[in-house]
Amino acid sequence: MNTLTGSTLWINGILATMDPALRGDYGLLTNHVLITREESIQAVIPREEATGIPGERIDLRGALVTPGFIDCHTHLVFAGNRAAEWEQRLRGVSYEELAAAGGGIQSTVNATREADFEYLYKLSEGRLAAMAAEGVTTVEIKSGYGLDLDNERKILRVIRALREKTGMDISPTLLAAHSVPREFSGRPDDYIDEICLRILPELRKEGLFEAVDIFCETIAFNTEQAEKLFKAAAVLGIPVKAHNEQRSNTGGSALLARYGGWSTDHIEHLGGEALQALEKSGTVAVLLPLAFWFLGDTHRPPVSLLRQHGIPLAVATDYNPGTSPFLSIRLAMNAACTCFGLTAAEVLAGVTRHAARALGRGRTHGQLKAGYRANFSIWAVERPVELFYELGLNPLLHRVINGRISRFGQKTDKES
Ligand code: DI6
Ligand code: FE
Repeated sequence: MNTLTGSTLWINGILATMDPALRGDYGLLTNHVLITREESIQAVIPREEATGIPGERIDLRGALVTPGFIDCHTHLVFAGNRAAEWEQRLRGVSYEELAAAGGGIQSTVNATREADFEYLYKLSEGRLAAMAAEGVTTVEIKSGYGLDLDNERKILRVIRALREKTGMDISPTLLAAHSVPREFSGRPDDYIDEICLRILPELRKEGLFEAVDIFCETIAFNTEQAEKLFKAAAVLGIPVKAHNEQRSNTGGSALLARYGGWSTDHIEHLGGEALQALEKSGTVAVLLPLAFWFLGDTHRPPVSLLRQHGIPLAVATDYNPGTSPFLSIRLAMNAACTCFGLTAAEVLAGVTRHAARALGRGRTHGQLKAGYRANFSIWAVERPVELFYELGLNPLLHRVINGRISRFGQKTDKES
């Protein structure tokens, strides 16, 4: 029996495979056919070898195909907004000053605690739809605006419902260590204990998250507190990641590397001393240029050093109400070039292959390659750089998830 029976052949596309084994930028292939079967990519083969292979043929008419974009750092589930705080920041009040006055993350925590499940779900579903419209097929979503057992659970259950109902591939992260909640004001160590002894194990029992995150910063938690959390996660076999060196050089990245972290995120103020440790641990550096931009930051991450050490660079939106109210992965890609000096090929790897690795999905997502998940986006452009060169118009034609052309919220039949 022909093993390719039941396959779909996607013909006449330009394939930006992002396969590092292929030469040239983007692993670009023309005159090749992408073959999928059920939810997987079965093969990528030269056109002439595909003649005679049975299966449905879908003519892409010269469109560009990329792996589905992966936004590997978002805080998508929250209520309220912080537009009024932004007005204050525009008048010169700093992010840290707002936080010290009870605003910042705490104000979003207040609004999110008041919101019920249904309301949070509705808000979040709309946001996810906006991401999907730009070719995103995988999203990491953090909790972190609940800061107590019940509210962190509520947020993570919203994330689980989004995963079940929208068809989006979602990686949920526990970020209970986002900020010290008002009940623990002045007692950050006690709150870390509450997370390690209660919140983490309880919510783990429900299988509500894949990884654990912490905001390691002067206005949040120090490295000793982070280490305590990493140890608690390690005992349960849960991968860790962290918001590190966003506003100051805390040493969080070097610590995280010792615990084999999936990703170290932000790292504008990363010092050279952490680089070897990161290189050794294989931790991905997640760059978040929209938070840098919206905060009016000027201190850039050490991109040249990261390159020299061969540390994989990912790019994400950091979508959140305080420092990055932007649901656009394409804008983040543009800003990674304009603010941080990444090349176009680095940026595309940053939202595909490297972002997959940052979510522990490096062997299954982020490349157009045999054995990988058939998640890809089809675009009305000729060159990959056009995906983030001109914004305001959206060149997305189709998203394919698990081998099927998918409209957000409903999976439809394949169509040409
Ligand atoms: N760093 C960020 O950029 C966001 N969280 C974090 O740890 C900001 C979250 C917020 O201001 O609501
Ligand atoms: Fe963040």
